[in-house]
Amino acid sequence: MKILVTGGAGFIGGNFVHYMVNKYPEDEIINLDALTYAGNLETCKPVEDKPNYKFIKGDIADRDFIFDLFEKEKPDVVVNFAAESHVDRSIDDPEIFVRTNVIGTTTLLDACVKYGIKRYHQVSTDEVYGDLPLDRPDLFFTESTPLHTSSPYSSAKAAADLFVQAYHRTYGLPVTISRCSNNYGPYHFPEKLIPLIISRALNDEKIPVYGTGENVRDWLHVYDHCVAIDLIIRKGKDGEVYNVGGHNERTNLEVVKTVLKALNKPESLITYVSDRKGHDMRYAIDPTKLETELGWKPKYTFDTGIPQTIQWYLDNKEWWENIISGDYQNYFQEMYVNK
Ligand code: NAD
Ligand code: TDX
Repeated sequence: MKILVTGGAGFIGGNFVHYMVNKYPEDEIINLDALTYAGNLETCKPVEDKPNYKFIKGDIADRDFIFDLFEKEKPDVVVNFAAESHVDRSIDDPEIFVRTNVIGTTTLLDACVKYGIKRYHQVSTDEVYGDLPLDRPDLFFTESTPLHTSSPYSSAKAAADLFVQAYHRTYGLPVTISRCSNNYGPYHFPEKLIPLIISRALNDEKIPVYGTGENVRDWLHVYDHCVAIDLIIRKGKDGEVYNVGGHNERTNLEVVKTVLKALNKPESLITYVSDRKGHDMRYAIDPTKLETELGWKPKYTFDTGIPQTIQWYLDNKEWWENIISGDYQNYFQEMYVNK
């Protein structure tokens, strides 16, 4: 099978590429990535010499390029991770989120219709469901929860999901969608909460906590997300949505304190900053469908996944130090210091 993975130089796509290249030596994995600020070829290093792996640089929203690529490669399966993924950046500059997340997705869908693929898989997010109130711990997102987005990021992701479903209904394209909760693990870009805490705490720098820090996220180790997507592309039913999550809800403050404790760093590093605009209160996934229909079971809990992740950041300092020493410094300055 020839599998085109988009966004495979990013966090989750990168972990997925590693997983697939190693697990299926008989399959051909093509990693297509535009190498934006979030894409990093260092992430692909562990597989770059494998015979079943190939990297191609390109933009999913570039129609001519995508159609040429499909003509030449004729993939059997497309797994679309490529996206602008950071909520704070979407609040600052929504347009690129529409281009990549919506137009990029429809461009891929059009190519899939023209060249006839066996499966198009859209990597979506629980953020398309909006948020849940803090005082209703009995509520969870299911696959039938209405889409109700808060940020430009989640709105663009929801729009993409609707197009994916429309291409199934209108053109009969064999599609699946996964909606996963917050991921963490190796190769996570340090603008996101957990790698930001680890990288800043190791340098004894302040950790910005938005608002009161009471917002809840449902954390899943990236490995378990990769296993879920592999299961869905092989065994999932056409046209279906699958929620992915492992019931690991934590407040942001709990997350910060857990990581600081594991690193033996003081809580005095915590600094409260202005809240994110439109900040979602709580995400919580009900993964029953994935568990009962496809037999998915996560390997990690938050308590086992966090030490593994911290150890990875300690063992791979060069990977994240290269990132935070570059353009990212200017971004951080703009986001938190100059505002
Ligand atoms: P990321 O920002 O780390 O990586 C995104 C990758 O896409 C980068 O390598 C980037 O270079 C590439 N890219 C961006 N624009 C592109 C374009 N126009 N053409 C080709 N490549 C392009 O993101 P991530 O955290 O790995 O997220 C991957 C996917 O998973 C996204 O679709 C995101 O919405 C979804 N998701 C993320 C999470 C999470 O917690 N991070 C949870 C659920 C779903
Ligand atoms: O410095 C920070 N301080 C802080 O308090 C940062 C970066 C974040 N936060 C808060 C905001 C959120 O409540 O921590 C929580 C997690 O923030 P992010 O890491 O930015 O993730 P989130 O906004 O929840 O979105 C993530 O999960 C869903 C991914 O970035 C999305 O791509 C995915 O769809």
